[in-house]
Amino acid sequence: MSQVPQSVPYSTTNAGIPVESDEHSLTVGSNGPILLQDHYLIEKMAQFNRERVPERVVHAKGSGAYGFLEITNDVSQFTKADLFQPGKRTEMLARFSTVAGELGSPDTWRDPRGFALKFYTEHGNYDLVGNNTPVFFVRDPMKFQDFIRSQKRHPVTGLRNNDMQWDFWTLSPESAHQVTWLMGDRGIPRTYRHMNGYSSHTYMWVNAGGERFWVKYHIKTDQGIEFLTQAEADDLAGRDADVHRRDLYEAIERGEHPSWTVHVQVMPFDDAPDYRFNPFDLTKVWPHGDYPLIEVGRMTLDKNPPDHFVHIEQAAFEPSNMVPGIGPSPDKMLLGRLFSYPDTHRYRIGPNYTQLPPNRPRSQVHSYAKDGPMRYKPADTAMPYAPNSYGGPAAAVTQFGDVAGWRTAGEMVREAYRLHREDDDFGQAGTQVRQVLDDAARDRLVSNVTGHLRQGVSRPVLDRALQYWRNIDKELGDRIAKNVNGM
Ligand code: HDE
Repeated sequence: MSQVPQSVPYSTTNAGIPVESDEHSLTVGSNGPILLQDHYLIEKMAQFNRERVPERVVHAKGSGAYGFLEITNDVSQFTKADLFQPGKRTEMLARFSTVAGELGSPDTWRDPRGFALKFYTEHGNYDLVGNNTPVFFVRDPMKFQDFIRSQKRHPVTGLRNNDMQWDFWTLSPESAHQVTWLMGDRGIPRTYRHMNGYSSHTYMWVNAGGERFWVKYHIKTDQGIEFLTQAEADDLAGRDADVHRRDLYEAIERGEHPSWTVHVQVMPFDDAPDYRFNPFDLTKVWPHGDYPLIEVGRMTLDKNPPDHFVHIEQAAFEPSNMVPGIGPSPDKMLLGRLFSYPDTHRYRIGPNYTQLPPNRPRSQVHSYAKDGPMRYKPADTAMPYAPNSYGGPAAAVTQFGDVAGWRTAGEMVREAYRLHREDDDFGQAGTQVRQVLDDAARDRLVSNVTGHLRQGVSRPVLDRALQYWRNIDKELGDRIAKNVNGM
């Protein structure tokens, strides 16, 4: 055994046994064959072969930190959820990500950014898994897989392909609003600290009296919104692919703890059926004139995790994690997501993923789930079945109330939801171009779209793309067409 300096611990196998060498395998003679009894060498090779878990199928490249949420206002008239009660402080984890790129892809590619939050509440984990944009590309979970494939790599060339992207978008006009956000300044935030987060979906809140409300979350950066131009982002992608990960980590190490002010828009439960558009349509925002922002609290990120893989790569967010006082809405996309996330976690990191450090609830767990790969925490249920007469846990229906919350009825159909006056696809995108963006932002939008369309988008997709922008805003579309066609 080599001499271990006093100051460092001796290295061991995974079973804690002191190893004989960190650098030399055991051989017969100095050149001779390696011996199978060098268990440590074999362990090193075998462990290395198993270091990766599959990357997330979307949102693979991400960065995150721990922090806390403090409630600064009284919204108890809308929800009984313990984390939103006045004065409450709840520990949390946040993970920010790009969507289409792989684990090693540049942080500054144009893309929406994931904004995933996990709150360790008294009644289990509450996960709010949103984006930095308040809307989404499609409104039916049936289309999500196709949408993502059109944004990822071409099956033949293995390259990202703008033609596929515009082909899908122009054949799916409900994407217009989100594409307008994506191609504008919000498509490349300056850092993760300089972007907002949105639930995008509508959720249900239930107060202590059982009264129900519809809510959308807006989590506004206290650092201010800042963005990168396409040229800055392209340059950074080459110079420092991890610039946003580095920024978040270093800011927290410096003690500059980023924070966000959490707001909600609240819609009275009975407003939904007759609202001017389907309020559960994820491609739409609720105008603030109709439902103003109400402050809830502030979230602050103050702690870098001690190990990126353990705490961020293995973090498992799931919109199905809703605590008493919070429920789903009839948004088809949200309902699809309630299935998809726990499913992907079981595949990606194993069926006992809730026992891993970032996913472990900080409240009591009395689940009847048992056994399975890598399980180490014994079930705390007296007997492995319910009901049991040995003091095993029992469902607390009366304590927590009915969280399912809404009723529905009707024929089984497969169709687009178009019952409201303003259920069209292009209206809000056009409003954004005309009323939200200023001249400079509109110029950048034209330039970003033009640049994108010039890179490998062929006819007839190109012609459809030009019409798509004219449908959003005639003048804007004409400007893009002029740039692209050169006349
Ligand atoms: Fe996701 N999404 N998504 N998504 N999503 C995943 O879950 C999915 C959608 C979002 O930091 C996956 O753990 C479906 C909307 C974020 O770990 C997967 C549908 C919004 C993250 C999945 C959507 C999101 C994900 C991949 C349509 C914003 C990263 C790995 C019905 C409101 C979370 C994973 C993190 C991740 C499925 C649509 C946000 C495959 C089926 C809309 C921030 O399960």
